[in-house]
Amino acid sequence: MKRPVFAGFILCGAIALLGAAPSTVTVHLTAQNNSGQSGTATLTQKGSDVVVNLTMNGIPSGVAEPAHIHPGTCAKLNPAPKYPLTNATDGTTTTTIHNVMLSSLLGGNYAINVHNAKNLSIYVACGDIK
Ligand SMILES: [Cu+2]
Repeated sequence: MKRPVFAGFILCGAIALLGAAPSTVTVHLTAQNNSGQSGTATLTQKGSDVVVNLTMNGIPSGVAEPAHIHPGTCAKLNPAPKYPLTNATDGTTTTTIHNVMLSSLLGGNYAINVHNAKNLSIYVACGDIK
């Protein structure tokens, strides 16, 4: 008779999580400048931090490309990064941004972009956070 109690605890935990504002946001990064590179970022609120998991496809093996959260949109990006992310590689990289609320990143006022490793002025992928 322990199983129903245990299940109840899990259910309560799930309801508590669902009760908060969206705790995870998915951002699709599309290729820019014929890079052939695209990806998906998931941003998850963990306490007072936001954890960003960035999975990229098409980055050549052994290459690490700068990635950031910038103010603006992919269509009109502020070139000054707001939050640096761990360099993007082929696969998944993780960054923890301290003391930021996911809700403050939403609304189309920020975008995630990835830069060409050899020429930062060339953007290879971008996705609006919304
Ligand atoms: Cu950038």
